[in-house]
Amino acid sequence: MTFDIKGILDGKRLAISRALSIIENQRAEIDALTDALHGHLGHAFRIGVTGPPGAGKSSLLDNLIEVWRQTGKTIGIISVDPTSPFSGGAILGDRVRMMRHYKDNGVFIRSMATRGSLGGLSVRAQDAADVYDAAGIDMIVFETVGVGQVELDVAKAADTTIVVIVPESGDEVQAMKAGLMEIADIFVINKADRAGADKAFREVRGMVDLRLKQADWKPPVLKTSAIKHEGIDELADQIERHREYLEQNDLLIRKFQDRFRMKIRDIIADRLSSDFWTQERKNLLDTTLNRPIEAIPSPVRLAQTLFKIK
Ligand SMILES: Nc1nc2c(ncn2[C@@H]2O[C@H](COP(=O)(O)OP(=O)(O)O)[C@@H](O)[C@H]2O)c(=O)[nH]1
Ligand SMILES: [Mg+2]
Repeated sequence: MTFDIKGILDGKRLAISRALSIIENQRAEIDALTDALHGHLGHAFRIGVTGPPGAGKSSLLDNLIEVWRQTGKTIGIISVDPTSPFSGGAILGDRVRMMRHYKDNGVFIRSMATRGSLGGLSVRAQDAADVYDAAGIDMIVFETVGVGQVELDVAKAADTTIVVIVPESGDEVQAMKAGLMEIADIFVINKADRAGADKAFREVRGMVDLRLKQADWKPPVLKTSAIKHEGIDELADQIERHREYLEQNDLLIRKFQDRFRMKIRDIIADRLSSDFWTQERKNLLDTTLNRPIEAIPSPVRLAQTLFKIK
């Protein structure tokens, strides 16, 4: 399987899907593909949607897709779910939630599981987004679960990050405060049709007020109900408002630089690591570990010895 750069640039569904598979399966063509995509990027707006499992992220997206489609925008979704590498449970949920859009030619939905290593997943997600971007898609959305390192990385690389919580997650919010505060451009309290939404709203607003000092963008706090289709237009408006803010303050270029930096670091780390682990070094590590435990040097010492091997 190889990629069809012309097909991608023309927005052909099959070509896009093939390219995404190359990235997801970490096939050897990735380097050539990402190289070919570079130079065709910068059109799309990138949005990160994160929050605990079951908060209603996919349901909200389903609603947002509808609003965006009405204005003729094309949409590419990337669901990143490190929590379910095997079952695909959440991913199945995403499919069900956004099912009605699967047949729409202007909507692309793709799930990415982790396949073993977490490292590189955020870069893979960015590469997938680059495929969408080069294909001329307008709005790219990363859906991620929680606020682990991968989510933070994905979110940091998005232009606008939306943190979705539910009325019940009051304690969670307290616990995740630092991480959430760092990444959220917009807070959404979904399932506002349930009790406790106003209390959660006040708590989050209180947190936002506390941090106000440094930044000149104050994250709005919104209440939505995805199942009742309430608050969706306002969410779409706030996303647009944040985009304008980024544009007016030359911040989009910073986001591009963040993504670029992340990728370069990933490529360099990859290359250094694979250059380092020669057969000779692997063998030395193995034979050392096979010694009686008291004869094994400390990791630091062994690493020093490994470095000395030419
Ligand atoms: N009551 C209520 N339930 C919702 C709302 N939004 C989503 N749900 C339900 O919450 C569950 C999880 O939704 P989903 O979109 O898959 O959450 P995700 O894991 O964050 O993507 C589903 O059963 C949805 O029907 C809402 O606004 N109100
Ligand atoms: Mg989901």
